[in-house]
Amino acid sequence: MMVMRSDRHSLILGCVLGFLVLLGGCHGGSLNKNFYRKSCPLAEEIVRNATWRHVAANIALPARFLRMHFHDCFVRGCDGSVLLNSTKNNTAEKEAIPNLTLAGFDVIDDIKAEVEKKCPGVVSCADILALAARDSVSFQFKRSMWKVLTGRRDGTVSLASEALANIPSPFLNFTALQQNFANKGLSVRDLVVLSGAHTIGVGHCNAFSVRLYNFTGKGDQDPSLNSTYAASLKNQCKNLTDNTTFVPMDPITPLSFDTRYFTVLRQRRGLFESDAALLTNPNSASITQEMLNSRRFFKSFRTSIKRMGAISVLTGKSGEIRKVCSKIN
Ligand code: HEM
Ligand SMILES: *[C@@H]1O[C@H](CO)[C@@H](O)[C@H](O)[C@H]1NC(C)=O
Ligand SMILES: *[C@@H]1O[C@H](CO)[C@@H](O)[C@H](O)[C@H]1NC(C)=O
Ligand SMILES: *[C@@H]1O[C@H](CO)[C@@H](O)[C@H](O)[C@H]1NC(C)=O
Ligand SMILES: *[C@@H]1O[C@H](CO)[C@@H](O)[C@H](O)[C@H]1NC(C)=O
Ligand SMILES: *[C@@H]1O[C@H](CO)[C@@H](O)[C@H](O)[C@H]1NC(C)=O
Ligand SMILES: *[C@@H]1O[C@H](CO)[C@@H](O)[C@H](O)[C@H]1NC(C)=O
Ligand SMILES: *[C@@H]1O[C@H](CO)[C@@H](O)[C@H](O)[C@H]1NC(C)=O
Ligand SMILES: *[C@@H]1O[C@H](CO)[C@@H](O)[C@H](O)[C@H]1NC(C)=O
Ligand SMILES: CC(=O)N[C@H]1CO[C@H](CO)[C@@H](O)[C@@H]1O
Repeated sequence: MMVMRSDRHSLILGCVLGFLVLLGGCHGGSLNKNFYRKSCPLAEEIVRNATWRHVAANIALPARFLRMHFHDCFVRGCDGSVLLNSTKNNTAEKEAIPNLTLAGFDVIDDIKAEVEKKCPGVVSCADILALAARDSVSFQFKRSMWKVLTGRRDGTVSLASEALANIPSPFLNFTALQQNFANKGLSVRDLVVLSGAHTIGVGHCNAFSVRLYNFTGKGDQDPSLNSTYAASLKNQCKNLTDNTTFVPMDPITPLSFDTRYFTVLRQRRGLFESDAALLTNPNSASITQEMLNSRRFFKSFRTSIKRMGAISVLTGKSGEIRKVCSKIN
């Protein structure tokens, strides 16, 4: 008991010092639970209803929104910058190569419009995206799968070059992935747990077909890839440059948010080199095993996505509350 209490005190002290030094605060910058309680009490309910209505009509949306939230947070923090359109003099994040297959922007604009009708100029696009990612994934469970703190504000800058520099490529090895996540204050555990998002959604052939056809430049196959699975992938992806065909990342339950990503990963059926890389480090490999347990995965995902959702957020008087998510005010 004494140990626990003193640990908690030093944690609080650390937070206070951190707050003074960084003007940041603890656990999620200065995000709050139900930030819009007074200013727009129905905000979260409007977002959830609208998101569920859209997901009921388009089952691909949960994967889209979850990935979009990740891309938003890894470039300039979770500030809605991924949602901005390019302008005459600026090429936005949306246009960057890793974003080529992002989609669902129109749906976010639509959800924002519904929120604006009730509370104009109050709810940020960054918060709407964080909520929509949670709510879309939660649709299959008919309950919220994780808490989303709110109070993010919207950024005014979106640069394609920054997306290229910050979003991890599917060709990275373990060391590079670890570094990429560490740059955002995320741990190896966060890396493994959040990669579990690949339990839903698809990957285009060109993001992995080098593993099938030319792994070391000698027309060979990646030896770490399950050869039965490789044969079935080759049936779908006929050449190295095919960027139109796509396959599910979790071939067992592609639409279900569950632990199957880890099941297939451990059968050497992870789709990308970045997935397979999680088995190349003893610590991360052991976390992939732990994540086979659903309760542990859901619990860990709650923790890690909260950490991701707090990366370099704009709060207080920084940034703005956009009127339309695809353009600055
Ligand atoms: C660890 C580093 C990661 C890499 C290298 C990576 C890479 C990729 C790639 C290449 C795709 C396929 C895009 C396509 O070809 O259409 C993809 C899809 C996806 N990623 Fe990741 N990703 C990573 C981490 C994450 C994280 C942290 C999340 C969310 C928490 C996430 C969520 C998704 C989702 C949901 C999809 C499916 C999108 C869809 O079907 O529309 N990824 N990722
Ligand atoms: C959201 O949907 C529920 C269930 O259909 C409904 O009772 C509620 O009034 C809706 N809330 C808003 C803000 O539209
Ligand atoms: C782009 O040009 C507009 C005016 O045409 C200007 O207001 C804006 O600041 C410019 N943006 C950037 C990123 O240079
Ligand atoms: C991982 O990739 C980096 C960057 O491409 C490279 O420098 C490094 O040697 C690789 N590490 C291993 C263990 O292959
Ligand atoms: C395979 O990679 C090697 C080395 O990078 C390259 O010379 C060759 O053209 C590639 N093969 C194909 C089919 O692209
Ligand atoms: C590669 O495959 C795609 C899809 O099947 C096809 O459209 C494209 O022409 C092929 N490219 C080459 C170089 O064979
Ligand atoms: C696919 O590749 C073709 C040929 O390289 C290119 O013109 C096209 O823009 C690419 N499409 C996508 C969606 O990346
Ligand atoms: C390859 O995948 C199959 C399932 O398709 C699995 O039964 C087998 O154990 C896997 N092989 C390896 C080496 O993991
Ligand atoms: C942003 O681009 C999308 C797709 O091109 C378009 O539908 C939307 O109207 C644009 N938003 C604004 C504010 O122009
Ligand atoms: C979804 C989306 O905005 N995709 C864009 C990605 O970038 C290309 C140009 O490089 C655009 O044509 C797409 O519209």
